[in-house]
Amino acid sequence: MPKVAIVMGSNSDWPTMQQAALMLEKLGVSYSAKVVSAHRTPNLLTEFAEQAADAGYQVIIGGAGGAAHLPGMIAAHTYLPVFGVPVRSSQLNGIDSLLSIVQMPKGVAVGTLAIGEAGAANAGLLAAQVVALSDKTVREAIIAFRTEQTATVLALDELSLP
Ligand code: RP5
Repeated sequence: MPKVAIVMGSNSDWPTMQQAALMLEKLGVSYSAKVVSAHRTPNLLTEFAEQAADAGYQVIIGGAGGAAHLPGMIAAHTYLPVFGVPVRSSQLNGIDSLLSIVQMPKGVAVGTLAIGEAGAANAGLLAAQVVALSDKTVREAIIAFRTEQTATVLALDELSLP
């Protein structure tokens, strides 16, 4: 059973949310990815979120754009940690998504990431960090990733800067 669920409001969110999937793959964390809309498929959202813990998921990543109620509504139905990714919207550039996700009422938590691809990648990284608390292999993969990232930056010299 996958440890992380990536849920998004529309298949149009996939180019962004794929970054979370790629990060999880890089770190060796199993995941599933599905479209569940808070507004278009509200009953499916409730059913998914209520069963997520029993299904064996440890973390849920929710990505949505515009009136982005998906991560908050999932969080309302589960004790699992939920990370929210504001997908960049065509009208308001993702500010609407960000504000919809980040302004949760006290008592129901969503960990909100940055707008767009960086936020999605970091949601994958954070989810892996949660999994790593009880998984030594993932822990080692994260440490290796961070070490490699640092070495890459340190290896830059003035000539290779754009
Ligand atoms: C949101 O509306 C989705 O998360 C998506 O970001 C946005 C637009 O969806 P589509 O009209 O492209 O399906 O619910």
